[in-house]
Amino acid sequence: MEVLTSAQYGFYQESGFLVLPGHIPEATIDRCVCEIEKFRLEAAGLERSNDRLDLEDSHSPDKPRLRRIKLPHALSDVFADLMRSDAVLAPVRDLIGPDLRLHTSKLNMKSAGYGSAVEWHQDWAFYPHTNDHILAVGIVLNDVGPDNGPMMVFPGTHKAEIFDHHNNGVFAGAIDLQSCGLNPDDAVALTGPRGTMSLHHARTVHGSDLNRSDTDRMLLLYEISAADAFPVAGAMSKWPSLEEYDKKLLCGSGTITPRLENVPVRIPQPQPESAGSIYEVQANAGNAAFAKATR
Ligand SMILES: O=C(O)CCC(=O)C(=O)O
Repeated sequence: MEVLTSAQYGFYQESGFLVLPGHIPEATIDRCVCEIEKFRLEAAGLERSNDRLDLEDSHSPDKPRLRRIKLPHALSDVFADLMRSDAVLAPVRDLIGPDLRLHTSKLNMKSAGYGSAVEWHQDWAFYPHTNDHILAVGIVLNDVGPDNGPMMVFPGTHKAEIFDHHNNGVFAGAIDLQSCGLNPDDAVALTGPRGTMSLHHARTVHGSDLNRSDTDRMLLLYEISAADAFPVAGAMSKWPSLEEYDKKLLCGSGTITPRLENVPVRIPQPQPESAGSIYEVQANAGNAAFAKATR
């Protein structure tokens, strides 16, 4: 182990998540928050979401509302450097091994007063791979308490089946808790001071409520896989070529021999008409667990 204790390793294996309070240094978080201002300005000129920025449904160019910065590591060195730092990668190496590849990155803004909810889901439903040594690193850029839309997880669900994320025969990226036999009271909120880093297994059920508070909740996510996990055909993962795939290596080496494991898979197809972000995909979900913003 590079940085985690065996108790932390055991907790992750058992529960499917781990929280490292205040793990990322203040100065790094300050740089991230500063960088975000550029994207807020860019959002102000936009009519609609594009391949860089995802906008709240209530956005207008004169009342800009940025919901997500897409692939922040590709748009800014601040987010690329943090992604490649040992602060991020050492705990991931401890959990899923030395050879790591970026799956994707995003920064969910969840702004004070109206930031969108994310319905309950397993990331694995979006991108099944040949093995499930895949996790999401979440770094909170503000203090997160129970009221500003913390991410919530269902402990142990990484060992469960892959739940049904379809609605009316189309992939909707969200589950219905009741029909999956999950009780909302069992969900654990991942709260903590700014700089807190969480790690959750790709199969762990998670979601987050709308932000009704007066405090922002910005969550930077790096989704990372073992380098020998290859996406299954039909997954929402880009696989343009081996060369491009290997450009996403974060440490260690790539391989052309995927590790094949007996993992439950349900292909996220057919896709909804608009699938540019999880928010668009989940617009097709049936019973929403969380309210929509009214402000
Ligand atoms: O922002 C959140 O609280 C949840 C994010 C998430 O699960 C996702 O974007 O896949």
